[in-house]
Amino acid sequence: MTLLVDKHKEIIEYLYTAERDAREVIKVTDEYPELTVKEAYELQDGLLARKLAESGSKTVGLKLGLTSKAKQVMMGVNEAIYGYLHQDMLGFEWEGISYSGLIHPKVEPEIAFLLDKDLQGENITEEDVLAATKYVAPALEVIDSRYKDFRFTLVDVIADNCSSAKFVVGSKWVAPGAIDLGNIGMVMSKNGEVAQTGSSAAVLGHPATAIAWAVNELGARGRGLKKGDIILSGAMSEAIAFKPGDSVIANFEGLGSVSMYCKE
Ligand code: 0L1
Ligand code: MG
Repeated sequence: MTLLVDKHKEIIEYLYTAERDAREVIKVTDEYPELTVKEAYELQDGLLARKLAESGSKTVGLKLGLTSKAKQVMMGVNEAIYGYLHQDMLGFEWEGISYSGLIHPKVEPEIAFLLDKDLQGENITEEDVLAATKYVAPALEVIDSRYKDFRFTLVDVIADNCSSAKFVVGSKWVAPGAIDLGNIGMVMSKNGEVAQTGSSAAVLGHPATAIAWAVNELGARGRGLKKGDIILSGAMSEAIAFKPGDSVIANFEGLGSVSMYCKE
């Protein structure tokens, strides 16, 4: 038991310092191939607690990852993953995202859900998610795996809080019933050139279905989402890399646009 606690502490410190120092590291499972998915979520919790204790920040919601069939097939898995968003990950369109402090960031387009009701249970449906949602909004998530070359197993990426780094939410917020959320087209451009196109259907068929999955997973662990939480429902296309000086804008059918620029 003590050995297990020591091992977890060591891994948490390894991932915490990698992110703090913006330094890529070899994946955890190279050293500890026996780690399970359950332990990976425990490591994620430990890492989050370590970060929040240090920064004084707090959690503001959840993000989903590996929500597209294409990404699941690429990783040889058949389920999505989730991680926590905290306040100091929130970036603003007008402020720019600092490259320093990041390792090899990429950005991906997502639909953000803003809850006005608590959501907890083990049989939550897409309809429950929509009923608890006050607004949806266009969002960009910056992912920045702490692992060398973005190479990891399912266990590694969960422990690393699903590669989370930053996110930006656009200013147009729409009631979820006002649009067909399961079929929103998206075009993401970098420096004025189209870089990716995608659809909300790529997010487990419907972003609210993806969120229902995550809430049920949380429910099985005695947890849930709270009124006021923001949820990033999963990427609508592949992520693209960016560097200082780059600007990215994603236009979502019926939802407007969200942009970010990258500063030094
Ligand atoms: O938000 C995401 O979909 C990222 C999940 C982790 C996989 C990756 O880093 O590409
Ligand atoms: Mg994402």
